[in-house]
Amino acid sequence: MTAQRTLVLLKPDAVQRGLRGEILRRIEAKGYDIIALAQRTATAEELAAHYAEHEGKPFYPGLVEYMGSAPLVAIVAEGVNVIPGFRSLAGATNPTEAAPGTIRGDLSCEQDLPVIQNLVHGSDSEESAAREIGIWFPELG
Ligand code: RTP
Ligand code: MG
Repeated sequence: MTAQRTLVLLKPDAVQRGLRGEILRRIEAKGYDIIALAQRTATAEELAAHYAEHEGKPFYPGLVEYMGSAPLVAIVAEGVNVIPGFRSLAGATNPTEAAPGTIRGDLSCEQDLPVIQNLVHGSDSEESAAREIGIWFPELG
């Protein structure tokens, strides 16, 4: 088994609700290492690159607006199978369907908004992780 790296975003709702520490605690308690971390307001260019796969979908404009509306925290986490492992920690995309015990299941609920605000992003494959780490932390690429 080899260690993987994944790109995690603590989305603006996580920062605004003061959940950075709680989410980082869960990542570290699981046994993953935080190897890079930066808080900033995402640029339109970063979000267009990060969410290129979703361009044209009905939720895309709302997604980019939400993600650029306030500061987020970009993180690179490392560990064996951290890519699927973090997505297990995060839970299902829709917080209503996310299991209790997961970040989204425990800490968020569905809102009456044009886009689902669900606290975190995690890369979904090795290819996505490499691409996304290159967007947010080009010095690690
Ligand atoms: P993520 O990329 O954030 O880790 O989440 P994911 O893989 O579970 O979800 P994905 O399908 O990649 O969608 C990216 C993000 O877009 C928002 N979304 N809203 N119908 C909707 O309102 C809707 N669908 C997706 C969510 O914030 C989702 O995490
Ligand atoms: Mg995704």
